[in-house]
Amino acid sequence: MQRRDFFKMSLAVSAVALSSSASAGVTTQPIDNRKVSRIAFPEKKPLITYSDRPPLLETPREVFSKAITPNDEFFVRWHLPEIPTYIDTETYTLHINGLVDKEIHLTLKDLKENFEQVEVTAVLQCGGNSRSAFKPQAGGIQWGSGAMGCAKWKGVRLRDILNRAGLQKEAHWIGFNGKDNAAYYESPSFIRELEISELDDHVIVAYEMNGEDLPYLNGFPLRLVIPGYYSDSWVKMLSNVTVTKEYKNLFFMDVAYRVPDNDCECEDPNDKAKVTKPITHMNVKSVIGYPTNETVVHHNSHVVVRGVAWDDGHGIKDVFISTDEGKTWEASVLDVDAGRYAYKAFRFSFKPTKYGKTTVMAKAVNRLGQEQPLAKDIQWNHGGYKYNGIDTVTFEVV
Ligand SMILES: Nc1nc2c(c(=O)[nH]1)N[C@H]1C(S)=C(S)[C@@H](COP(=O)(O)O)O[C@H]1N2
Ligand SMILES: [Mo]
Repeated sequence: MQRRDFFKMSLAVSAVALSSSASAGVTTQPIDNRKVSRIAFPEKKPLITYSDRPPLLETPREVFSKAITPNDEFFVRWHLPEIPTYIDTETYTLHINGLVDKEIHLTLKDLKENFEQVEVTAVLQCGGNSRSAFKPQAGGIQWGSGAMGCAKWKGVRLRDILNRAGLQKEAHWIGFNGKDNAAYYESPSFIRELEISELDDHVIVAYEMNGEDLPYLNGFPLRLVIPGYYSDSWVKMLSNVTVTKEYKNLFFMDVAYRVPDNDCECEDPNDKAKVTKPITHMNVKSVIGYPTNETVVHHNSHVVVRGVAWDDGHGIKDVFISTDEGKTWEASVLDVDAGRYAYKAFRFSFKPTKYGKTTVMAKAVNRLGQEQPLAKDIQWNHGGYKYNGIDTVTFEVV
């Protein structure tokens, strides 16, 4: 198929009742978005739907009982309402310009045939994942813990592409632009900038996800993959790479996806930090996929707790489980390594000793000894970014 026309798939979903559960609940855990509608978008199973234009879709918790997130259950986040629905794969071009020796224009065929193909399994997580756990409520979509996923990405090293164009001496910043647009021309399009020094060989321009073309909503036909980084910089439907000397602060991303520039990266809700910095590296975190808050088990059964843990690439050393509300912790069994940027799947078997509500908590520790804080010790920032409190689910024994 040379052209992909997503128009027929119609992204408009009408008469959707979105009941917000954002203000419900008094815990410091991310909400379980049971009351939010689940809608099946093109190439997707029904996912927790916050908005249909642009599509904002969250992956349900139970999907995180395995280390790879299937494409049709992978979350979706776009900032701008105008997403091209028609893509001609023969003429689609990635433009490299700015402070380069020669501008280059690469088709998908060029990328697939004239560069070394590389693969990396990496976690894609929105900086606002689990935002609903912040109290008081932080601004933005009240995500539960499903604004994330882990996939095997295939593509071409950004470094190889830049070398083909040749970087000039003063080159310092790289801006990435996608094909989505704002509805009003005054708004900037989705552009993200990185310093050249931030890019290593793991950064790729990907065209494949879990062995298939990227799903349309995850950035078909090309997206940036920056293992270890929060996904706001993983620009989708990538069309332009522009090399500059100065940082161009007129862009969209200059205000969002930033945290206070202090040691705790925190601030008082009534006293907003004046100096901020972009979120970059992910912190250590885990999410339980089974049981969920809806699980009911018979009192005589063994419960095998399953979930995933990750950090920015240092590697997960242990995931500890508590079944007594945090009094005691035991090490879980970790899966074999799928690579330093991938989810580390864990499992832990136990037999509940009492009837009724039972909680399970998971706490990941990485190779640097960094661990998840208790939910109550999480410090606040106005954008609700980088939440990584110990995960808790409550299930029922009957
Ligand atoms: N072109 C484009 N790329 C984008 C965005 C966007 O709005 N437009 N959003 C970013 C953010 S904030 C996130 S969390 C991820 C979401 O990726 P996904 O939709 O594949 O899950 O895409 C990133 N890349
Ligand atoms: Mo995001």
